[in-house]
Amino acid sequence: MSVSPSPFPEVTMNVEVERKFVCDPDIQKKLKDIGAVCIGQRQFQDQYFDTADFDLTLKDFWLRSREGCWELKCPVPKKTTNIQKDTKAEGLCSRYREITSLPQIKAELIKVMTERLAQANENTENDTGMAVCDPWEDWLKGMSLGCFAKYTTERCSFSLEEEGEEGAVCIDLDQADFGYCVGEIEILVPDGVDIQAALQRIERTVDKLGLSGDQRVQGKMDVFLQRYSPDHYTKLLAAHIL
Ligand code: V4E
Repeated sequence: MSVSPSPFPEVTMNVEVERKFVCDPDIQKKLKDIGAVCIGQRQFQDQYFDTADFDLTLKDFWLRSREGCWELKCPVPKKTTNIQKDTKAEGLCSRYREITSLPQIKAELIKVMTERLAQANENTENDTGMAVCDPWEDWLKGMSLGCFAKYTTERCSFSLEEEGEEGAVCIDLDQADFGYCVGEIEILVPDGVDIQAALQRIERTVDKLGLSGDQRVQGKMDVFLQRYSPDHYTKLLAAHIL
């Protein structure tokens, strides 16, 4: 039986495995002490998009434009991750498949939003009531997508290489323009590769940095929505997305 080739054969996708942490005032010193190297500081603005009924985020899909570059973070079904049950890492780390090619993002959105798009085609007005941030992005309007969150982050990035380990652990210290700071330890794993080793490396880094706490740490989006879009936030909490 012949198998139809993927329409996107050249694109390799990564799964981002990440754990957030509370930044204490000594964090930069601690990072240097464990051998992490500062690889740069930059500022970027993120704009996140969804329908007026939150069709994407309520399914844990996060569409954003970062300084004009599109990215879709998609939930990784638990059954494909082969994570040992009851590890601390399982509860505190998030994992999302990242799509960065715009044609592939649109194809994924069409899959996720089939019902919504059928409705939009019936409705000639097709107005989400939300601001479409860039007048050139007609495809957003066609999919009834509007901007629901916009903020700027000042990020300081560190890289931690470990003997006998391939690739580096990335540690970002983020300060959002609405007054929230958060750190994250992140490893990119090629899609389809077991993420167990990445979870263990993240746990080791947490221990080396002496980070305490078994509580989930809020990300920038949690705090942004809690403050500026409480209805959206409440819906995401009720759906166990945040
Ligand atoms: C996946 C997700 C969101 C999208 C952005 O998430 P995040 O990685 O926190 O943002 P940022 O700026 O650090 O992006 P990066 O530069 O790492 O690509 S917003 C909310 N979520 C869901 C989510 C979740 N359920 N749990 C945790 C711990 N984080 C995010």
